[in-house]
Amino acid sequence: MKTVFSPLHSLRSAKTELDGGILIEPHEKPSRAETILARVRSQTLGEVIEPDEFGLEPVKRVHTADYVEFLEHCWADWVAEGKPGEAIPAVWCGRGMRPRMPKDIDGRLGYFSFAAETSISNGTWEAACASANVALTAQKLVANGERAAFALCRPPGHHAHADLFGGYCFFNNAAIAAQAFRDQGYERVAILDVDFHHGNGTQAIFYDRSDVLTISLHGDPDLVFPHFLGFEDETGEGDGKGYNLNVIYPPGTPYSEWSRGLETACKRIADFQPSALIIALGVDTFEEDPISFFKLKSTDYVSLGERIAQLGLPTVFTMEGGYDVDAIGVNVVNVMQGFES
Ligand code: SP5
Ligand code: ZN
Repeated sequence: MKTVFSPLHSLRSAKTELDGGILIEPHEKPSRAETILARVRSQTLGEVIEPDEFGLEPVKRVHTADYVEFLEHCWADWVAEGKPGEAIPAVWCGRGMRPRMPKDIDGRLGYFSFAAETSISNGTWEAACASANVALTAQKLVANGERAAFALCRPPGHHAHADLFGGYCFFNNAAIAAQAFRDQGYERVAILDVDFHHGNGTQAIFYDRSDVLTISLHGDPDLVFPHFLGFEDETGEGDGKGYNLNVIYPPGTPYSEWSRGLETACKRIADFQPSALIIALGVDTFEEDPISFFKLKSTDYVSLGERIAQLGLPTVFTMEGGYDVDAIGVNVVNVMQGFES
């Protein structure tokens, strides 16, 4: 299959991630994408193409105009205030306070985020736009008849809500691609999120809709990020009731257990009869991942790809998490090779 990749991803190169009370080098760093790209090439997975430019219209089908505007100007506004470091939110609208957008940049950082580990840095906007274009280009390839395409997105997207950044995510690339399918007349779209973390943004964006089925398999939010969404009793609301599925697992989960949830997910997707499928692909489920607690092995990713292929659907893979850079290329390309086998 073809891979869509933009060198502009490297403009997202934050120096800081707030972790354990100190600022560390971010886990979500440029070498992740470069390592995946190198493996795509060395395994001759298929042609690598650069994205087309889609502008902000398809982004704003998912994200609010005030959020997009905030992201575009955040870095300049921050620098104009004379701040010495990267832009990190430090105040939120806590329970009982008023959810209105403040003028001040510190206030707006809190208003448009749900987590503080993700610093906004110079170039973040440009890279986030390029990442959305990568997803939209892969979507277009599939809409034009390719069986599947790999959107090598960076920064990732699945934690981003309509108007919130966090979890290393700014634009929800998978949601933007799903909405593009809908806007092109695809009646039902399924999004299966296999990243270690709950796809909270994707769930929230489609929570009251029955036209986009959202499923996420992830670590128990009682124990891990994002903590405040992703429990199994969240099944959708209004028209969306029954169109969200969460499967949660405890620490130490191996593929033999994880794949039971995958089976449940695949059956639900088959029942839904979508005309397209998006896989939000994180490989932070890997046994050596530095911030996660599942025990998937590199060969398990081949099995995952094979199972997804059995659904027989036009499929877009969007890259999400995965922080063991030494193994990320092998693990990601294993999914694609399993899919194509
Ligand atoms: C896209 C994606 O995978 N985002 C994940 C965001 C996780 N952010 C919180 C990370 C907390 C890391 N804590 C490290 C503890 C190491 N023992
Ligand atoms: Zn993740």
